[in-house]
Amino acid sequence: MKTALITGVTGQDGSYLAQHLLEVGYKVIGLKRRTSIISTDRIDHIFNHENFVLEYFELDDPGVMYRLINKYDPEEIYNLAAQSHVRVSFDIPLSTTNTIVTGVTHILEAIRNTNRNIKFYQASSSEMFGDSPQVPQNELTRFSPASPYACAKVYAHHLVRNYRKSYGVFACSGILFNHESPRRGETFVTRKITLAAARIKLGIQEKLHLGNLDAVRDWGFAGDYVKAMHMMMQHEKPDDYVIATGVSRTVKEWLENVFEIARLSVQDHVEIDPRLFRPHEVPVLLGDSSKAKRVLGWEPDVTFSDLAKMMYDEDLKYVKSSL
Ligand code: NDP
Ligand code: GDR
Repeated sequence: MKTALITGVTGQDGSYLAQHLLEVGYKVIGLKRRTSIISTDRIDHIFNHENFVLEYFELDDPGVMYRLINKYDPEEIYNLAAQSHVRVSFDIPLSTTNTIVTGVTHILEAIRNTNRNIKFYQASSSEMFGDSPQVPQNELTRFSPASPYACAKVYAHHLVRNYRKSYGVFACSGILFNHESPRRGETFVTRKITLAAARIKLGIQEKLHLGNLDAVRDWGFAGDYVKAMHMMMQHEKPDDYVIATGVSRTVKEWLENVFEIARLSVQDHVEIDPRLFRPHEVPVLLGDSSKAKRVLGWEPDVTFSDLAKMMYDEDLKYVKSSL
């Protein structure tokens, strides 16, 4: 049985990845930071699985990774932990950078100094393309990061490539475009909209405030994307891959789609709040994941409309259950 360590297991992707790896027969060591209230909602359903173990860690505590590698002797480490909100990274640039840059450096150093056969996955992001004029973006597109978050992700991405080339570490980066799910954080725009639509439908919210509706994103389903992470780690050679659907939509289209499913009027309930605009916006992200399809055989299953419906339906159940 293979053993995998996942940083950020309490996050959206961590929970789907842990679930997927357990399903394909792994022992999963999920790493979470200590929080003052319980924050394990997304992994409650796997908590008692016989092959799942939860351990505490901190991204800026280098000894922890050595201890965990010695204790579990993992074949694979997936580094998903980060302050992942782009807008928030403008408010807390240094701590965002620290979570991303320190985390990846400590883990790669621990691998280099303990067991170079451990495979490593880094959660890179389409945000690294930022305001690049090239559309669609692929593995060869020049990075042009447009936020502290994206700048830090570019550093981490290059460090992974360096450890691969300098020390022969099996280190991959998945350049993942936006991916969503019913487990998405409530302040990301897709979930903010589906949750608000459910609350408005049930009469407990009147207005939804949003920022830039013209931004274009390539949205997929997190459950599909974690499979790509695992596939990269099973390939004979470590490499970087763009993971995307190849279909782009505006925030406005997502909003209209969800409100149509909910049979609600955008005009009656949605207001634009200039405070929700970003200091520097990423205008268009559209991914070309033909390399992942050709080399790994990866393709997404869930479409834009299926995703909107899945998230709205789940939020309707969730809000009803909390009334
Ligand atoms: P989430 O925000 O849902 O989860 C982030 C995870 O990181 C949580 O477990 C969180 O813990 C943990 N974390 C945050 N800060 C720290 C810290 N200082 N120390 C330890 N743990 C910390 O993100 P996603 O699951 O959506 O994303 C996973 C990764 O993929 C992130 O690195 C993100 O930047 C990247 N990514 C995401 C994309 C997406 O569309 N979802 C696209 C491309 C990249 P806690 O639960 O305690 O907050
Ligand atoms: P993003 O996701 O910044 O792409 O980062 P988010 O959902 O926050 O924003 C997407 C777009 O929607 C616009 N927008 C709003 N965004 C939020 N959060 N709230 C609003 O009210 C709102 N109104 C309009 C934004 O301006 C933006 O253009 C996500 C994160 O998961 C990152 O960690 C990941 O790296 C990238 O996706 C790929």
